[in-house]
Amino acid sequence: HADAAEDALEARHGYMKMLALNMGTLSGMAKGEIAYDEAAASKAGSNIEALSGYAVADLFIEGTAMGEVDDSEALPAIWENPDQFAQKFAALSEAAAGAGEAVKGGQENVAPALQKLGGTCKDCHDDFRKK
Ligand code: ASC
Repeated sequence: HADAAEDALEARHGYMKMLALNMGTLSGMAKGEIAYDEAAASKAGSNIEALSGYAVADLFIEGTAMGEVDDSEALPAIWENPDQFAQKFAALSEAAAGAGEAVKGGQENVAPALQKLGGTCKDCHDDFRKK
């Protein structure tokens, strides 16, 4: 399909899914539900670090807010406050810097790194995602 809005919507859902998958790996290890594995933890952290560098604002194109398309949870506030939205993503990028290293060295290092990352996820979702 060659619909720009649909493509952007799918891409950002995939993007969020990739963030969530890697957060899920770290979360599972932090809780002890997944055995700590340094290489796997580091990969998850590095993935989040890499993803956080993506110019994601480009995917939030006009006409793709909740209510404008079927399966969007993106609040109109994103388009009303683009600078604030960009700042929230910048906060993720800052929090993710070094995440691939921070989770090395033992299971006890995962939770603090995860909390740092997750705080920025929540902070953005609170303002900009469907409640
Ligand atoms: C995740 C995920 C989120 C955030 C959020 C952090 O793993 O899918 O949306 O972390 O729950 O508070």
